[in-house]
Amino acid sequence: MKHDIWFNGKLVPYEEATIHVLSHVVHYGSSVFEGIRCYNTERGSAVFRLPEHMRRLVDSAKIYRMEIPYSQETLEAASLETIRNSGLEACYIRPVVFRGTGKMGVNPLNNSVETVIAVWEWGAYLGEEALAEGVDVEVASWNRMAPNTFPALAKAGGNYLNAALVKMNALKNGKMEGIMLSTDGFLAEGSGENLFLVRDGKIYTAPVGLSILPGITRDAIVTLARERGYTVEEKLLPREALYIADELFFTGTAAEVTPIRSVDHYQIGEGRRGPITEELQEAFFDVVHRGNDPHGWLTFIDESEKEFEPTAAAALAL
Ligand code: PPE
Repeated sequence: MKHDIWFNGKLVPYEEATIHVLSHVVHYGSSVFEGIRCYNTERGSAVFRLPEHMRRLVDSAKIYRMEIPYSQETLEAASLETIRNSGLEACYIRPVVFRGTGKMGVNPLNNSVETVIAVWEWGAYLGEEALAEGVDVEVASWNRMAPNTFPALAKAGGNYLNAALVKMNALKNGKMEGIMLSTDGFLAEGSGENLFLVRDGKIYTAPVGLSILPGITRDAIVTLARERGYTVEEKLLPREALYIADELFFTGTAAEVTPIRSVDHYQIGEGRRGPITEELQEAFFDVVHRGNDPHGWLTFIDESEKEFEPTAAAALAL
């Protein structure tokens, strides 16, 4: 289904949401974007961590000196409007801010800044069975960008040129995804997901300084794990820690919580979703499927269905 798209302040039909080929973004990859999910929870349709995602969009734009002519609150309201207008009960929301027409050349300062919010239905990112069975992955031959090359805290379109190389290689090798190492060889993240490792009941994930995207699902999983008494450490881990892990899983808006059952043909744990992965997946689904929301992470589409008063957006911990 083709749903109306919010384009610079108003909803336009899908077919009319077009740009010029000489837009800066086409030539230089100058966009920043978000990926957000709206769930059809048992308490009604609700967006998961909308303020946190929009804050990251605003942060990404600031890093790239792009002035979005809308406030974070307006972008949040526009997302809700776009969802309501689509009639979808569950969807993926894609806000994107990009450099449009103006002057040609790398300097983007004389080009327009355009703002778009689109919605579509998006199922399981790494395959429907993956959530239960786990995925087979590889260590990518491409590294994550080095610090002080491309800003990793910005979710910028251009960053995904590297991600696409990783994903294409993985698929051509018969794998669902690639795990990238930092330029120093430490475990970083997947092409579109953060990575968690479990060993001896402790949970590890890469520190933000390793040029990972500071994932909002990652933050939620760290919170849910600590609430359940687990130790979660942000740590530099070598490649081979993957092969001797008890459990591995990815987190992300699109990927949700996806177990990894093998890496580079090494079986991980029992070769299927491990118990801690399952517990945290359950905890996550309790929020987004059942709508149990003690943290105020859900923004209900229909205000009347709102049972919990969302707290102010939690500071996104770096
Ligand atoms: N790392 C990367 C590189 C990444 O792209 C994502 C999200 C994450 C981690 C997880 O972040 P978060 O969604 O805040 O938990 N990737 C988005 C884009 C996927 C796509 O193919 O497009 C997403 O999951 O929406």
